[in-house]
Amino acid sequence: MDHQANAHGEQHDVHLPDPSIWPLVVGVAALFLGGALIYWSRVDDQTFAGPLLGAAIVSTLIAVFGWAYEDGQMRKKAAEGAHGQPKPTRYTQVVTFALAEGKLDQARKSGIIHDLESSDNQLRDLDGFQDLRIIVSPAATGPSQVLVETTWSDREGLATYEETRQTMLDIIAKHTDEVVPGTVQVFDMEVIRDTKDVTFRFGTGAAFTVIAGLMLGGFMIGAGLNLFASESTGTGGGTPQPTVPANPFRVVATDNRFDKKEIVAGPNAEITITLVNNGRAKHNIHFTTTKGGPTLAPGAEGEIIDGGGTETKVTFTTPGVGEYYFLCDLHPDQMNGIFRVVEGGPVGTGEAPAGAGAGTTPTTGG
Ligand SMILES: [Cu+2]
Repeated sequence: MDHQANAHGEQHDVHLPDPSIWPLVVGVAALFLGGALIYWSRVDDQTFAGPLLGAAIVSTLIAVFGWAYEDGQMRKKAAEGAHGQPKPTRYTQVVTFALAEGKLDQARKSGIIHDLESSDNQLRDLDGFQDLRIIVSPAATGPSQVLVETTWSDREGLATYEETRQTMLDIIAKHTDEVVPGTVQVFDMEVIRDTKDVTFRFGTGAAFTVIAGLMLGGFMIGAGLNLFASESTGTGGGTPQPTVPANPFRVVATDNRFDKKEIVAGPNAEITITLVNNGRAKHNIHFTTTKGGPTLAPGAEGEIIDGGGTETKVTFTTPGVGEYYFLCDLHPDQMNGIFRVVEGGPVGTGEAPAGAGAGTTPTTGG
């Protein structure tokens, strides 16, 4: 729908996209989302995976909607332009001069162009200063044309600058050996139309604050999801019981993680742990005295089972109170946890929530 500016002088119907940070934000958010997804799928410890993923999704949505919103604003602005909406006026001072033949390199390194560039820092602290542009058209032979443009948000800024500061003209006057005599021209101009969006509706700082805030919100939502997930996993229905999990002995394996980082049981009692393999890879559950230590008790080494919802039962007698270890023999680095034997801990099969499927005979595994 973009029309090129035509020769009629009226350019109100032109919809030129302004420079925008949103494509960049979308890109970064997509990268972040990809990273979070990889983290979520790969990393054993899921504590931060949910929050990270939540934040990534929220930031991606923000980026996409932000871009769409800004584009909408641009269209609206283009439409308003057609109705002659007054725009803030800006002022530009243009100084042109010709550099003597062969002086361009010198002017750039230490001469007039170098000095003009350095003046940028002094200009920045002046009220109303917006930008400085130096444009050179280098010529192989003959003089090179130079154009210096300073832009101001109001006439006062330009006037103050001309009265109080070393102006471009002063700088040029110091380099008479480089400037071709009689070529200096100065124009104080008013900007009629500019695609540069000076009255930026929404400061970049404010935008980033909002984005950061919303990402934090996403992080919190993700944390909540994690909490919910850990509460509801393995219950097989029924109401969540935050303090006592409905089935402490049911462990669900996926690729490659266990849903529990810790299994708690009472001492000196026969227990049956059910391992459900909901992954695609083969897994098992094996209780040992310590990381790398021997099997905790006879029968405490579960068989390796295929994925796809298969189950196996591991029955053994718990030792005395203490802290032990469990792992998957195929993925010991990713799938492991603490087996904690505490006084008064749960015992039995833990086969199903109370009332459902009670009395299932445990079968000895391994
Ligand atoms: Cu495994």
